[in-house]
Amino acid sequence: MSFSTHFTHAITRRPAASITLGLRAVDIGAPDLALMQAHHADYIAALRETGATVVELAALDAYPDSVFVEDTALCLPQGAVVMRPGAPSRLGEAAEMAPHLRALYGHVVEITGPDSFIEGGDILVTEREILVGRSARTNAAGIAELTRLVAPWGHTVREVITPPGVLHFKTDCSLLDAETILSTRRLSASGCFAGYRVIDIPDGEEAAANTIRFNDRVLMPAGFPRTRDAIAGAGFTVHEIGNSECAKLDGGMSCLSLRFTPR
Ligand code: CIR
Repeated sequence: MSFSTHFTHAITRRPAASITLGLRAVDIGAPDLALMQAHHADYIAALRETGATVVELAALDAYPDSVFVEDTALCLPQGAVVMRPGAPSRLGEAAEMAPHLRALYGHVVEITGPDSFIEGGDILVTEREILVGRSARTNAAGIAELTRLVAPWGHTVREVITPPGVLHFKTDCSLLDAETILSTRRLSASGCFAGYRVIDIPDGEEAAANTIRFNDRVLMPAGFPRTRDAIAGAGFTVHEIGNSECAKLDGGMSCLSLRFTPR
């Protein structure tokens, strides 16, 4: 079974009432908490339907963006790495996540800094390597520290570039199976996916690039029919989830969970 697409566990965190203060590149209005909670419940149900155990952590009002748990850690088969978010308002979220990982994993290590910054949204784990996009949130020191931490576990890290103006590397791409990556053309044009099969996001649907392959299905945001048809046409089982409220904060499917098989 592929460790990059099949998981027994996920961790999520309930959206906080402070979500209205969440970071966003462009202000297109405050997210509606009740609607976000409904979408979040649909998301968790979709993960559970695959047979996975989903840990639901309590909302953290002190951290408006804390629903986006992916940015706090990298979970690998051998252990977990606690990140060091580059957004100052999110730095404390990593320490909030660490004890929950320690409860499930034998090995938990941390990016310590002080000059290293790295967020999980910039990290794409495939069966053969770990791609990390340098971005406004993830710097070279953070990537170097991650590289040292995961080397003893047998993982190699390849530094790539998150397109300018794009929040995270995975804002623009997703792993669909061990060999297949869904990507925007602006990202794949850099050549960073040479050697993989790439499914292009249809022009105009770039906001659908952040999906997750989770066990037997691909979770994707609702409202992108051409992307849905492209993924389904390639043989994947697609499950659409409303994402209108997270999208106002530049969040999507991958941001909402940590996905792993603890050891
Ligand atoms: C942020 O700017 O940090 C949040 N509003 C969105 C984080 C999305 N996370 C992700 O793509 N992994």
